[in-house]
Amino acid sequence: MAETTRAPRNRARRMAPALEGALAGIVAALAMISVQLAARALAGIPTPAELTGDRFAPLIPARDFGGLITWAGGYNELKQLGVLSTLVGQVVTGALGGALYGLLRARPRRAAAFLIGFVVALWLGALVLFYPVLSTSAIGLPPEAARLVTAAWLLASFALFGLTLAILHAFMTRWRGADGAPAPLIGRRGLLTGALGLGLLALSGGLLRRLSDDATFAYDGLQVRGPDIEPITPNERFYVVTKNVIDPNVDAGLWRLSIGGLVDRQMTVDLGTLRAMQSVEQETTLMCISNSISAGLMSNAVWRGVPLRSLIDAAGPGPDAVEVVARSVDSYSDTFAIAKALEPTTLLAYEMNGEPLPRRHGFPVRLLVPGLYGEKSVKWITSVDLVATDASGFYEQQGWGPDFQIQPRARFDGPDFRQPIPVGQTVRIWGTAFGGDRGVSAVEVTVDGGQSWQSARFDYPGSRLTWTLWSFDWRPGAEGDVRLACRATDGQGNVQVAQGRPVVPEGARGHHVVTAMVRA
Ligand SMILES: Nc1nc2c(c(=O)[nH]1)N[C@H]1C(S)=C(S)[C@@H](COP(=O)(O)O)O[C@H]1N2
Ligand SMILES: [Mo]
Repeated sequence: MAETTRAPRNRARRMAPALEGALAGIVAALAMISVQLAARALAGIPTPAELTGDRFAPLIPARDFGGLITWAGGYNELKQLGVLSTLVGQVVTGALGGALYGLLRARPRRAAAFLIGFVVALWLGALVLFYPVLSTSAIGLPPEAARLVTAAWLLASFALFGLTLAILHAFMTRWRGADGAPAPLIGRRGLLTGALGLGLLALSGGLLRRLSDDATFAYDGLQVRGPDIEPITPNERFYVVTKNVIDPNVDAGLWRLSIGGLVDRQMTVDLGTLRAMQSVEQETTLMCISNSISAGLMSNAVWRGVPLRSLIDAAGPGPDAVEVVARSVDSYSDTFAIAKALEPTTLLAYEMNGEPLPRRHGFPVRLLVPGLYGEKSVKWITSVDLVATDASGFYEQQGWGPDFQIQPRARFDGPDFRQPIPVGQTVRIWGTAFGGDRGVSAVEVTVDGGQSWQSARFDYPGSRLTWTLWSFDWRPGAEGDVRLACRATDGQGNVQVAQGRPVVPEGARGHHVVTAMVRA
């Protein structure tokens, strides 16, 4: 019997240094994760999980993006999966580093050199990998400061990992019971280390839960549509789209906006300066590119802000500028033509429906770029650079676009078509139409499969930059299921086309078709 059990026991004993090291590495990684989460909660320093998401999301091809979201079970689920896999990756990396360290323990100098090299290599790797998104700061530090803070914090937290690993490993091995007995595989100190690990797991779990209370899961993708649609969308109902797991919570005192690139003089303004400038109030509708024809990722508000042009003119635009690149504290970016940037209706907005811009809509300042899909309206904006090339932002890198002009569209909002409609009575049919920055000149409805179109009236005409709320009186003459379609014409005479088109890559097209159940 003794003969048969010795071999596996010896193998296990040979594995012991690696196992002890891995245990120390896992616990050290949990300690690092805990301080990283705490720094995110307290100082808005991005976690490696967020940096990973922001770095790689633009590389996901637009046509796979929808499939990926479906596969994960939703955008929130995809974001959570990204966070979780980065955390697991951090623990696995810690375990690997710990195991190698454990194997080197017979040569302490070599082990120490390895550990320092490991930490420095991880840090340099992280700097290279995350460079484009290092300037993220959830509290709104200016980009250069934010980049330094994130880089320094990565080094500090990685160093904490190394130090914790070394201390725990020494605790488990070097100071092991001096009674000369062969050390047990993991031992009492190993158990203590494991208990510390469980404590840190609970701590990081608690921090994760606290952070997830603040996450965007509750409201990302919020839509507004249906029978109770209103001309001006209240701030709490205004649709939301964000790439973030946790939106920035910008400190107005730290916030700065810089105008740079191809300008005569680079300019930086703070919030007080911007608010003191000549401002305009402007009603403007925003709509996401991923808004399908029937969906509600579209809302209308009254904004106050300063025309972007005022700042660009003050900075002195160079003759070679063809586009502007807008960047934000969450390392989001988008671009549009300089001509669009100079239109008087392209605003740096700081008020929404008479209130300071809400956090989720870009506090303290966002762009408003009428006529182009919502993604161009960069929230939490921190810089605008004039460039001489056709640059591309977060979503354009995924392969969206290149045409981001909103096309005319109309949608039914009411009545509730799940309810039967009485035959022979006049019912009011109503909805929303939008023509980008060209206004809506007509909305028509067909009740006969497109053979004839009848004009709807405008209950809320809106303006050139807003949606129009329309309605149409219909008296169905016979029982049965009737297909209704609506179409909009914009202020330049462009009619909404019947030919459908998917959301990717330039936004949906086609008519909104509903089935009315006409009953006696
Ligand atoms: N900084 C930043 N700006 C952003 C985004 C973002 O994720 N980060 N999302 C964009 C997208 S895709 C849309 S549709 C609009 C949505 O604005 P809203 O949430 O205020 O409706 O913001 C745009 N601006
Ligand atoms: Mo969007």
